[in-house]
Amino acid sequence: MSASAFLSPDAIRTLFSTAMSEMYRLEVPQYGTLMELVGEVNAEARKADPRLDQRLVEGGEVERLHLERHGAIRLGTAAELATMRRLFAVMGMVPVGYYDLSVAGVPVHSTAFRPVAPESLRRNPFRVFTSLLRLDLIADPALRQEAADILARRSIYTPGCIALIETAERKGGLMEEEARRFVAEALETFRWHSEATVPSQVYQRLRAAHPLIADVVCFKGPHINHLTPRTLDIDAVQARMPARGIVPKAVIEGPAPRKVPVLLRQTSFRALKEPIAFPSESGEGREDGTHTARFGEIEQRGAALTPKGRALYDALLGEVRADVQVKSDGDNAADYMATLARRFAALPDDEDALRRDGLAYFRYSATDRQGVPASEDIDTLIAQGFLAAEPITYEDFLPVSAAGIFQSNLGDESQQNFAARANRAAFERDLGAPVADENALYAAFEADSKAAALAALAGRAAA
Ligand code: OOG
Ligand code: NI
Repeated sequence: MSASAFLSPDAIRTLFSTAMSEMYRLEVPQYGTLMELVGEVNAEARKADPRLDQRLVEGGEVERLHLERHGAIRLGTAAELATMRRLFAVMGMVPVGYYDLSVAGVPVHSTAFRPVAPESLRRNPFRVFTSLLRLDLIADPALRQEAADILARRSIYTPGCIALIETAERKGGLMEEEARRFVAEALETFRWHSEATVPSQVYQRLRAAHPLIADVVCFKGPHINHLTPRTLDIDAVQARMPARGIVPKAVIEGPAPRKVPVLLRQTSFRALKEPIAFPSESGEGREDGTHTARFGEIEQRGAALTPKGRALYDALLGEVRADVQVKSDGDNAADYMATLARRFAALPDDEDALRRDGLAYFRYSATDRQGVPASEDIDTLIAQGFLAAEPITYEDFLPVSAAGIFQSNLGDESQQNFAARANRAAFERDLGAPVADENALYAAFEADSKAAALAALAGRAAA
């Protein structure tokens, strides 16, 4: 059998992300409303800004825009995480980055499974923010043991899913029919279950320790808790949400609004309270209750920042948060946004400055300008119109923003103080592999594009 009979991992990823989106639309009607609103705002943004539109077309981003979304799941055990890595590998998604959320009182650490090759990202950049519960951060040893015992009893993957992961690993890929079955089987892991696996008394005990622990431990599987479309104008979507009956969180996470977007801006709306059936403690009959886990989110992506640019971003955001802390009722949201704008004036809002100062990553390409350049100097080639430079889109996440999203969706009870205890080594051990370094990926993308552009110009000079 030839390898070309396999469906490409990129195509499997698109089948999967489309199936997830359809499932979530049926499960959470507000997600469908949000998708409509984002589609509308994106069409308007493209019309209003012809240069943005042209760039999206030339950069091949138009094709991916309607497909583009991320999801998030929370896992309970090392074995679940290790298998999740194998499941995502079938779709060309690998773990990138390590996020420690213990700093913000959220007892998890995380990675993002995503495609890494520029071509694969262009086809479909679907990513899943994947968190692993840290039982080691539960103070009460009896409760910790109880949670571990409950988790040890569940298996979150269907036998069919495991078999197809093994087939893909053994043969190096899946045929189309196998891929379709794989997607259907994998979907089962991410589905919502309106029945808890434990009595409500156990749920309440775990919830009292941290709402997230109850969310991870008390259900059959790691339900997808949100799917986030990418918008070209997050301020417009935020402003129009209430008219559609959606109440967004008080402030947009991430950098201030800018001409040149950088990194990631995100906003979400509060999780729904959903009916849950709990088995009774006696084992007979059931008890009705509720659980709050799922929410909606949108995001706007901008340029990936270099470590130098990122250090500046982190410092500015730190200053903003030292100046103003958004209150839970969002009363001082305007204050926060004004401070954000003021502090972020220190990050140049100009592509050329971001590039020359080494603050953001860029993709270089040879233009169709005729003639032979007299210099090999990048800035000169750009000034003379031989070379073009476009910001590289940020494909990852931001820990402070992620913590804000977690918290706004868990309610105020979640504001406990866990000490910051990053443990990347333990995470990678549980994952069964190291996580990729996002900066190395952006730097390689930039360097490769620069080399190819210079080679194209040199080839022209020699012709
Ligand atoms: C994940 C929250 C983080 C993001 O976009 O930063 C996230 C979760 O609530 O499980 O999705
Ligand atoms: Ni998210």
